[in-house]
This record gives sequence, C-alpha cells and structure tokens, in this order.
Amino acid sequence: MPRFKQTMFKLLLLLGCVLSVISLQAAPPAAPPTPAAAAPPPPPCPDISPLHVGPLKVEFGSRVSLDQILKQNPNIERGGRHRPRDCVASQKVAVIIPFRDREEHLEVWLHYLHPILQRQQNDYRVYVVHQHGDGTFNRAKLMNVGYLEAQDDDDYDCFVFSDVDLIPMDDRNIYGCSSQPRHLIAGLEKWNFGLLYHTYYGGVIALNKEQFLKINGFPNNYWGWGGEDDDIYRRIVYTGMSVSRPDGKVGHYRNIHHERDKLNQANPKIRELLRGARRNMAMDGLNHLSYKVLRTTREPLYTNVTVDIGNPPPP
Ligand code: UDH
Ligand code: MN
Repeated sequence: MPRFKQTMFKLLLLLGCVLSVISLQAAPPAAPPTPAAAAPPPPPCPDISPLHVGPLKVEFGSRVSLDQILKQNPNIERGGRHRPRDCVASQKVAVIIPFRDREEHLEVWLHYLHPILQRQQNDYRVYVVHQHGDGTFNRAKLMNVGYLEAQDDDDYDCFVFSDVDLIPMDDRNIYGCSSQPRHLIAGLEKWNFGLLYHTYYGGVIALNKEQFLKINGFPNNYWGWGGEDDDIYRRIVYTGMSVSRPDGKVGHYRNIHHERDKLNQANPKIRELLRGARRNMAMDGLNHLSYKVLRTTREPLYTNVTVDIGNPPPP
C-alpha cells in the first residue's frame, strides 16, 4: 500500500475507534425492566349509585340460611366487609347492630341488607354487638361499645346503628351520614308507614364521628326496653343539631313482628331518666363507659363482638 493510503487507513481506523468509544460512553444506561404500569386509582363513586333499583319487595315468609346468603353475596369479605371495586366511596361506614338471641332476625337482616348496601356502592363493615349473659338488655350501651370497637378496628367516618329486625323497602335509602344526624326511618309498617311521634329517633340512625362525639355518645344507663331513643334525640337538640330523614316512601321500613324479649322488659325508670337527660349528657356516655370484650370474631357475613356490659345499678 502506498504510504499516503496507509496513513489515511490508520487515521480512519483511529477515528473509528474514537467514535465507537464516544458512542459507548454516550450510550444511555441499560433501562431496568419496566414493570407493568401501575393502575390509576379508581375515581370517586358517583353521588347517585347507578346500581339502585328503587322500591323493593320485602317478605318474611321463608327462612334463608347463612350458607345461601353467602353464596348469593360472593363479594362480601369475611367479617362482613365490602367496598365498591370500581370507585372510591366518599365515607367509610360501620353498621352496628345491638344484639342478643335474635339469630332468625339476623339472617333476614343480612339477606336483605348486604345486597342493598352493595348496590349503594357503600364501603362498609357490619358489626353485631352481642350482649353476653342473661342480664337486662341495654341497647344504647351496646351501640356505644359498637362505636368504640369499630373505631379501634378501622378508620370510619360514619356510624349507622340498626335494630336487627328493621328492613328498608327502597335501596335509595342511603346507609350513610349527612350534615345533621340522620333518622333513616320516615315510616314504619307497624305504624301504618308513619312515625309514632315526630321526635321519634329510634330503629335505624346514622351519625358521623363529629356528631357522635358532640353528644358524648349514647346514655349507658337505660336498662330494659324504652327511653334511650328519646334521650338520644334530646342530646341532639341540646347540642344544637337537628334530625334529617329521607323523603316519603324511600324512608319506609318493614318490621319483623315479635314478642317483647324476656330480658328486655319495659324500663320502669324511663320518665325519671328522661327528666335528667340534659344533666346526664355530660357524664353518662362515651366518657364513662366500662365494658369487657370477651371475643371478637370475623364471621363470614359480619364481625361479632361479644361483650360483658355489666348489670344495672341496684334499685
Ligand atoms: N335486641 C336484641 N335482643 C333482645 C332485645 C333487643 O337483639 O333480647 C335488639 C334488637 O336489635 C332489636 C332492638 O334491640 O331489634 C330493639 O328491641 P325491640 O325489637 O324489642 O324493640 P321494638 O321492636 O322497637 O319494641 C322499639 C320501638 C320503640 C317505640 C318508641 C319508644 N320510645
Ligand atoms: Mn323490634
């Protein structure tokens, strides 16, 4: 090869080497294997669920077993939890049922309510607060226990307290909280789909955390049947709040008929207790509540809290 060509060849070779070194250095670092893109969070649930069907046929003729209910509600997690899959609900709700010895009613309640609450796109869990032993029943104290135990369990915004024997007749009656304490019953079957009196605040009620704390929870000293619902109503009025209800037929309920329970006879002290309701509000409630949880179990369709709430004071 002539000398000139040889030099040119060497130069080109050198240039090639330099370029390839530069290009090696400039090459971006090997990208790590890309994981599948994380799914975006689901959107907030719409104000009105598209799954509502409206008025419902509620009948208490035939028994439905827990197994059947479980099969019909495959999306309920153990402990009675559900949340909508495709959207994020605006509130997390604890549904609390004061309970003892009403298994048949509980089956009916679960059979109707789980499908309704799912159609409401509700993010909820059901707590059955079970009074242990055979002392006098105390509905309001059990509901206080339900509040504290639920609060310990999860971060709830809203607490719905429901008797075990009341079934809504329209799924647009939302099991959630509003800007004022809510009474979900506008009309009860046994009262010809009206209310016994306008200030009635029993059966199914909903309060958010702030509303519940404002009234110091519910009274603990109503042992036996009656009065505690009127005391709770008074607490709401005394703290400057008011009660809201659903409109007309959306707030209609059916009630399961039953006899008065043996261990829940009418409380003879109702009048006396209600006279002291305003005075007692500050000291009888959430701030003075003693009880002992004996067990908490996650049943397939609800969370069971069995509790010793003690006994009424001696007369
Ligand atoms: N409960 C039990 N076991 C009992 C007693 C009561 O589980 O032994 C629970 C149950 O959730 C029941 C609720 O407490 O639904 C209320 O008791 P209840 O069903 O005996 O009450 P009732 O049907 O409805 O009488 C109350 C109407 C109040 C009228 C207005 C009074 N101020
Ligand atoms: Mn009842």
